[in-house]
Amino acid sequence: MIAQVVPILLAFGANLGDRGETIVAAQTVLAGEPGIRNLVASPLRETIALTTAGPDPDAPRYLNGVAKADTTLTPHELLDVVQRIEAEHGRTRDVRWGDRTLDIDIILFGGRAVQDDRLTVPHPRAFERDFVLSPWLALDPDAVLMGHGRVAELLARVGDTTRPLTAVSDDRASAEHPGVPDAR
Ligand code: A4P
Ligand code: MG
Repeated sequence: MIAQVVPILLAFGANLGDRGETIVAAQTVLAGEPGIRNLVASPLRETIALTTAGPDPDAPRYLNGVAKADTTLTPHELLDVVQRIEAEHGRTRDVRWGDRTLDIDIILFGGRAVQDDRLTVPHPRAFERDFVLSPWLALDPDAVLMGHGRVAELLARVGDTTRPLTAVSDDRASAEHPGVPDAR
């Protein structure tokens, strides 16, 4: 049987360590993973930390980006891969929405809806997060979030507080390499 190829959208976030380097390294590993191809990353944007108490301008800022790809993995196989890559980059899970070296979320898995103990897809909070919508719009101006509509309209509704990554920030490496081109 030929495995079905499904388009996916992943979101990346980091607010500890060398944020840009970590995200680009994770995207490079993903692009070379069996069952994942055609990975194209958005530019990274600098964003204010959203905590369970709301936006916290005093917390370390995040870098956020998204990447699209095609996969022959199942949703849970893909979750295993992204969690392995998070762990390889020193991700620990202490505080919900706490500071982290790397977070990778599955935003979309083709047109599929998944809902169980481990996985909710489409990602239930993506529609209200400028740190997901803004890089996604930069990658794909016609993007649509299943169940919520056009990303351009969603971003206009929530407002965009994210900033482009500039060469003067502490993430010079990622400013010079704002995305991972298709690895194949
Ligand atoms: N899980 C369920 N659905 C998914 C999915 N679609 N993709 C489960 C990935 N994982 C999914 O996630 C907890 C559990 O969610 C996982 O074990 C997986 O089985 P986690 O990464 O361990 O913990 P978390 O990220 O703290 O929890 P949560 O609720 O997923 O957080 P969010 O919604 O991802 O938010 N502020 C800025 N500026 N930028 C950010 O990127 N990120 C967060 C995390 C908070 N504030 C932020 C940012
Ligand atoms: Mg997460």
